[in-house]
Amino acid sequence: MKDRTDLPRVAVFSLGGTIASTNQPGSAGGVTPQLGAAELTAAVPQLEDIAQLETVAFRQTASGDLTFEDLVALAAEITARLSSGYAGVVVTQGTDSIEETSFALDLLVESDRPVVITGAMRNPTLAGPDGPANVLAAVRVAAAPHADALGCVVVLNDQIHAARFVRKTNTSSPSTFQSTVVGPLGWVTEGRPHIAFRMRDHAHFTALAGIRFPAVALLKMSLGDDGRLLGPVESLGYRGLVVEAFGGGHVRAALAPTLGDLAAKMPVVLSSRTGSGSVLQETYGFPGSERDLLERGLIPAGFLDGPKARVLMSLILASGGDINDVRDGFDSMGQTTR
Ligand code: DAS
Repeated sequence: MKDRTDLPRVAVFSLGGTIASTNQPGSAGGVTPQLGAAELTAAVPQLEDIAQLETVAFRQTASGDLTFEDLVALAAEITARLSSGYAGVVVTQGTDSIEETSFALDLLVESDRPVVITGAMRNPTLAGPDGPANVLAAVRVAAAPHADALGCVVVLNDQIHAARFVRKTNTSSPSTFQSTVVGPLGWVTEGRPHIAFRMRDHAHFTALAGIRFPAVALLKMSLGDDGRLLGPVESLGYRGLVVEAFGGGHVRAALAPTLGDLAAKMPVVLSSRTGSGSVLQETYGFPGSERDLLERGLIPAGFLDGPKARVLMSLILASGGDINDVRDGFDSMGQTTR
């Protein structure tokens, strides 16, 4: 019999979501999160040969209800494991907010060993649930000796995605997660994780325990919108704003002065609603163009989309940063791909 104490240690934290969602037999209502990490891993007997597992039922919720405070608490638990010899950590959660939670954990946890987030698109009551295969692939990545210097990655559908790029692109497909700019960092075939390339590291935010996060608004530009939601942003108590602008980083000309006024009072970050590519900085010169907005004090988001830009700004502000720190933070994040 195999001596399991030789296997790498991996902690699995469950947070709820589709992967954990089921219903009582015969019940007419929809599925709800009910299973914890112990049940999710017990359903995958192959895990026994890969790692010594610790299972932690950390939250039981739909992922849109997770908060930055939840993630700071989770990051502390993860950091404690990774600094005491665990090979890696797996987090199971709802897929709806993985693009944000993965990026937040990437910024909150500083370790050479991986934090691997997974979930499922088909819940356990459906034919062909993808949860067990995703948990298996995630633990394989977390336990792999060569899965170092990856930061936080998202593993679903046998693909390994970098937190800073991954997006949920489809409401129901198991291949919903895509890294639109660069493609996945790697993949899992016949149980072996393959890492094709690594990201440059970035700054981390490791001292946020007990901090109440400031409110940061995210507004998407759309055709003909008169921008009336911009006016009350400050009086509603927001400490920062992310704008998801048209195309390369454009808004209606009429909105540019309001955004400039706001940028004099709080950090306003300019991202693109297109879902892929870096926001422009020096191409167009019309009123409301990216050049106009940057001259008015907006901060370019680089390759970060609106939700990820909001995560970065929230962490900088929660750390006590000001508008200059937000500018520096986005600038140095951009340098991770230069
Ligand atoms: N959309 C569901 C999921 O994929 C619900 C959630 O995100 O919690 O898990």
